[in-house]
Amino acid sequence: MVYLSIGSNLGDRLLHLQLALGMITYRIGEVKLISSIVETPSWGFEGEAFYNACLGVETNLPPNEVLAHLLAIEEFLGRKRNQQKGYQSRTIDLDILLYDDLVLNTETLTLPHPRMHERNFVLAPLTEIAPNSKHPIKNITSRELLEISEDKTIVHRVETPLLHVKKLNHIAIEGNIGAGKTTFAQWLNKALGGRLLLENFYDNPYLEDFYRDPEKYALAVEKAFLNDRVQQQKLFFNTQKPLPVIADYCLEKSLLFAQQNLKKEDVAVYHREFKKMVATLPQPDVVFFLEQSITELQNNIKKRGRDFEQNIEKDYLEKIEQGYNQWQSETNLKRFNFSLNGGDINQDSKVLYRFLMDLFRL
Ligand code: PH2
Ligand code: MG
Ligand code: MG
Repeated sequence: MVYLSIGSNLGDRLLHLQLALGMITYRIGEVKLISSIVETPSWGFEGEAFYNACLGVETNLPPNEVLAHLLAIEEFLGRKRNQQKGYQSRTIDLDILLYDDLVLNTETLTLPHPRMHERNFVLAPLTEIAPNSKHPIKNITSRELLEISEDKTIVHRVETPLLHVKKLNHIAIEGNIGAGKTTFAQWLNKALGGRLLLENFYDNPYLEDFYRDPEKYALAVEKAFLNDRVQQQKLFFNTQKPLPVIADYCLEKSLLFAQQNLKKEDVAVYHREFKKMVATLPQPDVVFFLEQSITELQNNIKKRGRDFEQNIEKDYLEKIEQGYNQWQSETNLKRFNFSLNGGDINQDSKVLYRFLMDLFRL
């Protein structure tokens, strides 16, 4: 078991702690123990009051890899480190307190945490979740460390609890053309440290022809998409890696594009073929559907400037939207709608944090 101290004294402290807990679950391991949040004045420097908590995490990773993930999460949550001496206010601070009974002293990591025994904001929450955890140098328990602590800080327990997060192994992002699926998947993958599964849309040799002459090329284009997606996923899921998969598409999109684009008599054949081809492939645990207005889609398509997409008509986007609506009412997959509400995922971390909170609350 690895015990972590998490803290925040900048911005939305509760949000930062909950987001960190979720990312720790995805990247490091199952969070078995979660203490109450405590509030204390900043210790050792002038700054806003902190929210702190302790977590007990079961992990297969060695300490240096745990540390690397903690640093990545800190950076993701906007932690700025600068050259100034001494402590500064921070959106998030993630420290390893204890790693089993390991004693370690390298340039980047000292275990146990060299100042944990001097701090009530560490000892109080640690004692709450693991009163008998032993400090491997001092050879006494957390409870005993708290009893003899010389820190006079009074620790206030915060009512709101941090919540357990259930890790999903396969998350797909869906949405109409231009909704921003790939950007979103890439960003989410950066948060969760997973494996990206991105559609190779450029490989479809019929797509350009299709946008010019839909009637003639619909079946060819849909078959090529389906073949390509199935081939890709067979290879992708053939290698067993314990990382969560973040995909910018879900195989079932083939069905809805076929439904909207093919002649009636071709649809049934296509559906049967689809069933056979995808039977052995894993399904996503959840599909996040990105909602955007048609105008926003058109803007995005213009902005990303793929030549062959520039002639996509409003009518076509509306037709695909209808297809998605119908798919949403029919699919057996667990799905979740997410609206950008005009936020820009490239500029606005609020949108991204809201998305992560929705994921972590599932
Ligand atoms: N962390 C520090 C320095 N001071 N004070 C409080 N109350 N909580 C902290 O997490 C904290 C601090 C350095 O990491
Ligand atoms: Mg610290
Ligand atoms: Mg730190």
